[in-house]
Amino acid sequence: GKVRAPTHIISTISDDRGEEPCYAGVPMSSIIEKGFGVGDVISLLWFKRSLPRYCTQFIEICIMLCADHGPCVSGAHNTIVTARAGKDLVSSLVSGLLTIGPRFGGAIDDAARYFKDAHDRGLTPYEFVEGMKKKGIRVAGIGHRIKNRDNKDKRVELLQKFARTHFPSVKYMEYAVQVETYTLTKANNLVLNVDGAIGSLFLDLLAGSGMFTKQEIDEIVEIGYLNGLFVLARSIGLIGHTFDQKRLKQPLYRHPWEDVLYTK
Ligand code: Q5B
Repeated sequence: GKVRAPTHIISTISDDRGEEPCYAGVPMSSIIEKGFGVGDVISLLWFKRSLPRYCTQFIEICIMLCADHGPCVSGAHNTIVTARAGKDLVSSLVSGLLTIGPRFGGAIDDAARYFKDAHDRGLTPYEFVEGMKKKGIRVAGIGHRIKNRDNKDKRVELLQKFARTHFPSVKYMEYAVQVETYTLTKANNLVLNVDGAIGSLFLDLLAGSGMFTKQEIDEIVEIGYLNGLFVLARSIGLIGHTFDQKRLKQPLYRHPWEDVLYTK
């Protein structure tokens, strides 16, 4: 009989061999006919299943709310400097993306990991936060450079409002809010930030939608899917910043001497 040559790649999310490409088995034409949005496409390509409308809407809200946060944040700054050095779109984009990490935008996965572990183990916010402090680990999803108790992050409020209206349960988000209540007793800017809101609410989406097994949830959290939401979203803004600098014909950036402390 026929002998199949061994393959070098295994792929399970999309297939372009037929008449039309399929995402997780769903043909392109069906995606368009059913009026699917980018949240549905992310569901198919990242989670390999169609999720209920409130879940795909939540994903889309995350993308919209994280698309940009002005020119002063790490990512936009790098992108602007790179574009002004005359580099191309992709170089400008990736130089901004490379700043996404544990301090800036890339704390969503760790926020989900730590909030899940602490909540599921029944730790009080005090036990959780003080335990992290003893280990010398900052609480991911808590703290912001310009947001504080009196100037809360509107994005967090919008995400919470949507979830409280549409999610069957928001137990992880409520836990994160209790953690915030405790961290705010320590410093004014230790608010629940956008990474922490998305991390905790995505746990609620995974646990409450009935679309994922416990094992699948653990795998998603362990692999770290959720920073992908910020990376994808912020790419929209970083591309915008690149075009903006090019359109404005901005010259090579050089940081002013006055703003550097030269010391031995
Ligand atoms: N302390 C975000 O810090 C920031 C603590 C903490 C315990 C904490 C910090 C942090 C965790 C990572 C995180 C996502 C670096 C942030 C984002 C997207 C963005 C950005 C934008 C956008 C800010 C002063 C004192 C120190 C620290 C203590 C601070 N955070 N303790 N747990 N989480 N958070 N990142 O203000 O005793 O003096 O040594 O790492 O969730 O990135 O808009 O800008 O859309 O683009 O610079 O919103 O919170 O304060 O580092 O000087 O710390 O507070 O240990 O204590 P700051 P620092 P001590 S959202």
